[in-house]
Amino acid sequence: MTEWYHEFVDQTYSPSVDDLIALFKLQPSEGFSIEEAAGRVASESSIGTWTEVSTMRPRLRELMAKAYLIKGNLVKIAYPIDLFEPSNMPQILSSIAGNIFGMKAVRHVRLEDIRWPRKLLRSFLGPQFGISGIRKILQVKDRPLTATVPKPKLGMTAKEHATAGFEAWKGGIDLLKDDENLSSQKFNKFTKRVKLSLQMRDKAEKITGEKKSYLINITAETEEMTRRAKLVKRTGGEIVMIDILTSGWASLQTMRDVCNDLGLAIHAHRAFHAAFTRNPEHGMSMLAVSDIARAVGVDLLHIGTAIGKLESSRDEVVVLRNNLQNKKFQTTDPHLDQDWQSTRPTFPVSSGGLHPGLIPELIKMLGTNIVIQCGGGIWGHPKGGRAGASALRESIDAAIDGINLDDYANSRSELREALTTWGKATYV
Ligand code: CAP
Ligand code: MG
Repeated sequence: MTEWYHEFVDQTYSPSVDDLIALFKLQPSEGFSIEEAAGRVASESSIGTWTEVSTMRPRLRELMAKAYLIKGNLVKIAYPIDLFEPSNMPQILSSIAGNIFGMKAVRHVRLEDIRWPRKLLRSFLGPQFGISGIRKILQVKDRPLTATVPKPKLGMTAKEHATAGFEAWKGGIDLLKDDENLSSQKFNKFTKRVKLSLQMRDKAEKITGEKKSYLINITAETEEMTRRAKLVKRTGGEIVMIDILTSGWASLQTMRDVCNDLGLAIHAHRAFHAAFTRNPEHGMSMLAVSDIARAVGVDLLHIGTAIGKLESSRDEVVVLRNNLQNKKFQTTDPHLDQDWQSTRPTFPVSSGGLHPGLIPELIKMLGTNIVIQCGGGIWGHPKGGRAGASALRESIDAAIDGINLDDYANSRSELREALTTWGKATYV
C-alpha cells in the first residue's frame, strides 16, 4: 500500500483568504501520531482515499486540503474553495463533516469551528430579517424578547393551545411558540391551531396595545413544510419554526428560499444537536452548527442557558451568542475568527428550564439582545400562564433596572409567587 497522507500536512502553509478553514479536535487511534491522523482527515475530507491512485493528475494537487497547524490535539485544516459547490451546504458538510468521523485511524474527531471564506459565505442567503428585523415585527427596541411554549408539550387541542397563547400574550409575552414535536397530530391539527392562535393574537394585540407574534412549527417533509409556510403567510403569521437538525440542511435551504419569497422569518429549533455536540471529543460543536445555521439564514436560534435544565457551559453559551450577534466574531486562538460581512445577525434564543428567578443571572451572562423562552417557568406558575407571563416580564424589568428581585417582588404578587415556587436556584 502506498500512502500519501503526509502530503496533506504542511505546517509551513499560510492559508489564503479564499480557503475554508476548519478546526478539528483529533484523538489518533493507537499506533498513529497526531500528524498521521491530521493527514488522514485532510485527505479523506478533500480529494484523497486510503491509497495513491493512478488517476491522480498534477493539477489536482491544487485541491488537496492542508493540515497547516497542529497544537496538541487541535488541528487546523485549510480547504481550497474550489472543493466546494457554492450554496450547497450538504455538499460542503459531506466534505468537512463526512466520512472522517468513522476513520479507523482516528479514535475521536470533533469539528469544533468553521471559518467561511467571503466568497462561499456570500453564496448563501443568510438571515432575511436578523435581530433588527424581528425587533421591528414586535416593535420592541431594547429589552429581551419573551417567548413561551404551552405545556404539556403535546396533547392540548388547537383551541386549548390558542387560549393558552391568548393568556400568555395578555400577561406580556411577545412570542407564542410551538414545541419541537408539535406539528399536526390528530389532537391538534396544524391549520386549526394556526387559525385560532392568530385570531387570538389579533385580540391580544388589541387588548394590550403591544405587537405579538407566533413561532409556528412547520416541521415536516419539505413539500409539506412549503404548504404550511404558505398557510402561515395567508393567515397573517410572520415567523415559522423549523427543527433544523431533524429536518436537515438541504430542507432548511429550500425553506430559506421559500421564506424569502413569502417574506417569513425562520425560528430554528436545534432538537437532536446533543446527539453529536454533547461528547466533547467527538462529533460537531454547537459553534459549528451555529456557523452553518447563520450562513444558511435562520433568524433565531436556540443557544442554551448554562443555568437551566439542559447541558451547556457558560463559555459555550456566551461564545454562541457572540457568533450569532456580532458582525465580526472574535475569539481566542485556536478558535477561528469570522467576519460575517453583510450576513445579518441571528437572534440568540435562551431556553430550557428557565423561570423568573433565573432571569437576572441570565441577563448578566447574555445581555438584553436575546430572546428568553420559558415553558414550564410560565405554565407552572400557581396562578396560571397569564400570571406566569407577567412574572417573567417583571423579572426582566427588575434585572434591566438592576433592582433586587425580592425587593421588586414585594409589590408584585405574580413575581412573588414565581419566586416562592421556584426560588432563584439553578436547575440541577
Ligand atoms: C423548553 C423547551 C425547548 C428546549 C430546547 C423544552 O421548555 O421547549 O425545547 O429549550 O433546548 O421542551 O424543553 P421549558 P435548547 O422552558 O419548559 O424548559 O433551547 O437548549 O435547544
Ligand atoms: Mg421544546
